[in-house]
Amino acid sequence: MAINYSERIPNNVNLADDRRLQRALEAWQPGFLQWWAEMGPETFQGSDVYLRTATSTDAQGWATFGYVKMPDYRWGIFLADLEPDRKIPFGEHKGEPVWREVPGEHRGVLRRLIVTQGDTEPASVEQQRHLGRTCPSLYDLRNLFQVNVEEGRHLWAMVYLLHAYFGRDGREEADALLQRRSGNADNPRILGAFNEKTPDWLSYFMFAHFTDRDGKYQLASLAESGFDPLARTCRFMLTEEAHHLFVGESGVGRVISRTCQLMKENNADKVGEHGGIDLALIQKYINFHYSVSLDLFGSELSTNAATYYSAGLKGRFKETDRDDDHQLNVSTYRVLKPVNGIVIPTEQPALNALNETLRDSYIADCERALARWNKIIREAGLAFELKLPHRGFRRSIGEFASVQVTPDGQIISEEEWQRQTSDWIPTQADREFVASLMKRVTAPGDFASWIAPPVRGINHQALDFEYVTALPAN
Ligand code: BYC
Repeated sequence: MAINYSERIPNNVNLADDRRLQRALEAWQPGFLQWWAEMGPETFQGSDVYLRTATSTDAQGWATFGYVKMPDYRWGIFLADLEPDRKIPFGEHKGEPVWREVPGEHRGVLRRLIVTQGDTEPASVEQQRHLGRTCPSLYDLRNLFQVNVEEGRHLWAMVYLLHAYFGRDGREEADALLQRRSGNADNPRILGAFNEKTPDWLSYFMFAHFTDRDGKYQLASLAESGFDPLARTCRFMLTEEAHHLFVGESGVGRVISRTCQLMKENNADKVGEHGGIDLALIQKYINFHYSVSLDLFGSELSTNAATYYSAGLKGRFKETDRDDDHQLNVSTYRVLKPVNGIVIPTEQPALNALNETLRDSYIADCERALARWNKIIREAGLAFELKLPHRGFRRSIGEFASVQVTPDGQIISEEEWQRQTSDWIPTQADREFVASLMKRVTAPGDFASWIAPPVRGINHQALDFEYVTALPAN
């Protein structure tokens, strides 16, 4: 169904027919705009940004590009089309018609899943709000803002579900989503990675690559949900998510590309004095962001995850394409555990190992992207290979939280860890060096010293297109 932009809240859910819901969301809207003004991108609220806006929720619905001031972006409620005969694809209710209302016995857990998902969206906008000041180009600035407005819309997506299906406690949760703040000691965001800083653009590209990719896998699992409104909203969110992942992967790829170019031009491994970021330092950033993102999948063995699955609320990645019983009451799954100083494979009930199952899908995806980055280095004729650290490296959640694991998977003592950690993750000096490169570049077609231009522009525009105009003075 096409999106109706003539209403105060654009939507494709016939909001005008449900006056109570419409009023509730219209009452939430000023708080959202206030939050955006306070916590959205710093100093650029008056700029004109070349943004895409969805016109419908099908694959062709992305045709509209034009200049928009971010506070005027038409945030709204867009669900993928209804499949009239859809059945619950997994769990104890497998094969029954999907729920169009909240199943009463699962109300609490469902609300919690929606709140956890919703909380990450404004958190990422908060983490990235200062990045405009040091953008490496207008192209990158525009992409950052596109991601930011869409994260704002993803918040709307979850708030719609809370308002439409969870009554008063849903409204309270929707308000709380605007009150928590990334990194705030008293009222932090729910999940660890969303309280970390995103201090520079290398961190941002890593975040968009590794942390947004968790979003892809979590949303894909929720897109299988037997609670159909959640499945439909996540399906549409996934189409937006693809661009965020592109920004991350291509951003890191362009940094690698530029480093390789500088290495060859100067016949040197170290390119810092030439305005680039060493491959060894890029590796440390990978180690940091990958390990923080692995934690987002929760504990390897989780009764919460088993409950979500059995209840039909959260499935596996590509659940419907899998060839098994979709109930997992008898099958087992391989889970790595640290036992007596070594990492060993164990067989666990598959139902309890669903977080690990999803993490495995994610890791395989990260490996594929890593191979594409390594191809850039290889094609430059250089002998260096980036690696993903072991899944137990630097974990705070789950089986590996109580041990220290090297990037290649050896369990080591706390002292050994303290001695070597500066070789593995960015030190204060590394971060200061990267920060020193972050100079704002806004001349159309120009790019900062540490990043290569992209292969092509957005929506077939040239690289020197003015992707953002009416820039603030500094
Ligand atoms: N940090 O049973 P366990 C995105 C808590 S990203 C802090 O293993 P469960 C995006 C857990 O809550 C996708 N706490 O956990 C990306 C539990 O607490 P209680 C976001 C954590 O429930 C970029 C306890 O530890 N979406 O969209 O199986 C930009 C025991 O844990 C963490 C979702 O996450 C952590 N990392 O799994 C913008 C989907 N991990 O019960 C957006 C919805 C666990 O002891 N969420 N805990 O108080 C879920 O499916 C699940 O909540 C989780 C955790 C997978 C996150």
